Amino acid sequence: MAIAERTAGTVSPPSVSVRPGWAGWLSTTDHKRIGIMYLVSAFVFFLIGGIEALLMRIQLGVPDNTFLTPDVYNQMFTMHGTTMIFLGLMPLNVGLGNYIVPLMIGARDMAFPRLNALSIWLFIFGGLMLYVSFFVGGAPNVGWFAYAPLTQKQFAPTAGVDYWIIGIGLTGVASIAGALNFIVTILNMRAPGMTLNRMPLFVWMQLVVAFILIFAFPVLTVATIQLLFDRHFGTRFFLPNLGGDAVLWQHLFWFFGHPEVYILILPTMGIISEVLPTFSRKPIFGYAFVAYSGVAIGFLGFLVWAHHMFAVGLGPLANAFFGAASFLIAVPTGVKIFNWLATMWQGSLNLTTSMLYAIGFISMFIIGGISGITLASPPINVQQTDSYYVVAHMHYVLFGGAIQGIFAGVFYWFPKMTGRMLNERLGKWQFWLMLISFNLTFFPMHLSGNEGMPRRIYTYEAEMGWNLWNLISTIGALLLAVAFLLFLWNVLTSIRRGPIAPADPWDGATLEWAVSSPPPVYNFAVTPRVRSRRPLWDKKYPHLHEANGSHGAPAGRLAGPLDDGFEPETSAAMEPIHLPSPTYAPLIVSVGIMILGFGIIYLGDFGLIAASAMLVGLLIMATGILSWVRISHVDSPYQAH
Ligand code: HEM
Ligand SMILES: [Cu+2]
Repeated sequence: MAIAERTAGTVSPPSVSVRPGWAGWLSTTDHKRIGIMYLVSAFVFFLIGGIEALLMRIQLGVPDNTFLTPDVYNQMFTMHGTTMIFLGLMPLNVGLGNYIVPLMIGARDMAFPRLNALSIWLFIFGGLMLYVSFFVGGAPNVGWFAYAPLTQKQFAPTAGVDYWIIGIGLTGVASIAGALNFIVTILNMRAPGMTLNRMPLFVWMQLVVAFILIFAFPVLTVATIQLLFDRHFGTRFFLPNLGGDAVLWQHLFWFFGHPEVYILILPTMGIISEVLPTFSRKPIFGYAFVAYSGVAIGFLGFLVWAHHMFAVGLGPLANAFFGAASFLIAVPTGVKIFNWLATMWQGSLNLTTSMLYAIGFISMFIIGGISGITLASPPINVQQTDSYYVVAHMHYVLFGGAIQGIFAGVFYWFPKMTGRMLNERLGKWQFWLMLISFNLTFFPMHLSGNEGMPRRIYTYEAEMGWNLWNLISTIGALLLAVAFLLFLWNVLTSIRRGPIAPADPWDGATLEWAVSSPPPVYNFAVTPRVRSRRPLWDKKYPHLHEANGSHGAPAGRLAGPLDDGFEPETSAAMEPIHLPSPTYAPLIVSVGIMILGFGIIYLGDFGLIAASAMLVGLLIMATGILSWVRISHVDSPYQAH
């Protein structure tokens, strides 16, 4: 097991913790490495999803185009939506959370480092399985929402839908395990003095998202398993002609699907709640309101799913309820927006790339929020549903909001993660190019949508009057691709030649800036002691601490000793640092589960062969679990000392 022996003021590196080269990555249990693996793999998937989007935009650029066949177009929009949501945005958020949350709360790792490794492998294999479908007869082509009964065997005969079910299933298990890990980590492993009321807002939002995830995702998992049974084993859950119910699928899907959009956006709201105060050189305005409005959004998010179903005909009462509940969500969202604006108000703004992206987030998210409000009104919605207006809406929130929020976070934390600074000039070019081309791409969709252009059509006739808007959108999309290439170039060059990053390049307030860039494996030599919401500002500017008071603490506890625990002062009470050993067990378990998944897909059609594959998968999984149990036993801190 890995132990770092420490003498006063110095820490010797843990003896066995990091294996060199690839082995180090394949066997890692370090939350920082796992975070980077999430970020890199999610970005690769994101680029693939972007290429799919470009192909669609090229097809739609001019009327009556034949660049893509209708079937390939259907595969493209299904894989694009699925990829962006499950393999792009979600894991980008998880990656940032994985890297930053333990550092922000003063912990040495996540609560369950091996479970964390299992999550990343299941995610990667789930994503790969989805993409295998392209090579075995065609990708899923039924939309990322996979409406019944289109998904039944007679309408979707290829294995595409089955790959979708298993691929999403694997990433789902990864997400649920990850969410439990975040919850336990955040609730149990905060540094002494960091009450919930002093927790950074990014950590708050990650906590809320983890709870949303464990309530929302299992619903999708169960629904997709029902679908798998419908397709292969003779059940009829979603088959209306055989006594099933196609609308049931919509309820189950959107009961997951709407909370899912908050799973995508809330972490990025957390990011900009860190970025805005740092670059406004002011504490966040209304900390408690920003935190608790996030909780409120999380709750309300479970009460609005049928706003995706206004056109189904659920009746006036249901429509009125779901419409009103959707309007209600605008309240906590508006609270956040006003608090962000008030944070910048009279601040001394430092317009770094990260800050520009945070401001870009607020402005574009407002536009997406407003189109959301119009869509939440049932009479308006029946006009606009399934039109390009919806495509405009969702991209203003998902791209204008979430993706810009991710960029705010990446430009903010890249120096921490890599030890190198990104090129700010290139970053600003990227920001402006992206903002302009994003609006070129998606703003015209409001107009074409209101002029009646339906979503999910692979082409349209020249007389429809949508030509100009579509051409502009396609040009915008091509320019967007250039902005992403700029980013890629920036990362690839900066990682090798960028200026060396200091520990605290932005004059930050939270604990991750207290350690070197990149941080040592064990994060903190001495667990810091926290006395306010801004531990690092307290340390750097003690007079401000006095002036501001120690936020979130009862007045009586203010006058504690000024020992903030950043420097190791004596060697007396120091114990060796305990870190989890590297292990291949989570990787082996995931390989087993993936093979099991392949078996399940073909069980209906190739009984015996598929069953043997499942058996092999189970055996590999069992081997992995055995070595997992063994290493957990050896690695237990109670065994060692
Ligand atoms: C590179 C920029 C992007 C472009 C040009 C683009 C373009 C498109 C197009 C043309 C469609 C298909 C519309 C249809 O025929 O129904 C679409 C759908 C969609 N996009 Fe994007 N998109 C981009 C980025 C994103 C991002 C970042 C996300 C989310 C994180 C996203 C999420 C979705 C979703 C969920 C759908 C619906 C898919 C479906 O209806 O099955 N897109 N996008
Ligand atoms: Cu919704």
